[in-house]
Amino acid sequence: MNKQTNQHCFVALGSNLGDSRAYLDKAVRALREHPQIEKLQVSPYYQSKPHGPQDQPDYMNAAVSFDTSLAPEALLDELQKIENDNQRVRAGVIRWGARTLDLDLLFYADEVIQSKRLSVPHPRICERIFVLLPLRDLGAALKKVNHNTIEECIAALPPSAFREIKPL
Ligand code: A4P
Ligand code: MG
Repeated sequence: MNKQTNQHCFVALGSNLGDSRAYLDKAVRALREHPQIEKLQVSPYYQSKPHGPQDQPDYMNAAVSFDTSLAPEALLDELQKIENDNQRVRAGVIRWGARTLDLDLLFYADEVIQSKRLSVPHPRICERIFVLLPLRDLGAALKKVNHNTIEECIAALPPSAFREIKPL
């Protein structure tokens, strides 16, 4: 594929340490201002109960969509740079533990990528309400992850999942 062509991407944003709204706002701004990112759209922000270890604060979550000429790993580099610029501490922290800012690449066009650094589509989309609702807000209801659409993943969630999230 010609990597100069713009590709439509979706990225999840999460934060549960410090001023989460400010961290999400800063991440959105950094992406919007990137010279190789265009047509950025932002979902509403949500408050959600933590998945994984429960002894951590609630999360603020959102998603963005945009077109980019960055190749997948170059985009991951940019996402990790934005995390690092926002006090993200990585070394030695527990998996799925609290963080100032987490940026996950959910979809890179319709590409399926399994490399040392990237799994795309992100492997946990279909079970995470805090990713599914923002994706639907961005018009991705019919996008497929494995064999299910985002809408089908939402329909398959247990009722309890909807009690763990609220729009802000
Ligand atoms: N990596 C592989 N694929 C990707 C991808 N599609 N996007 C690699 C981003 N990175 C990807 O990530 C670890 C490595 O994953 C990277 O070096 C990259 O090469 P990380 O951000 O350093 O670590 P992490 O975020 O702690 O790990 P992981 O497994 O991505 O965690 P998750 O799945 O992001 O879970 N509960 C609520 N309510 N809301 C949340 O946002 N987030 C998590 C974190 C847990 N519970 C949550 C939330
Ligand atoms: Mg991550």
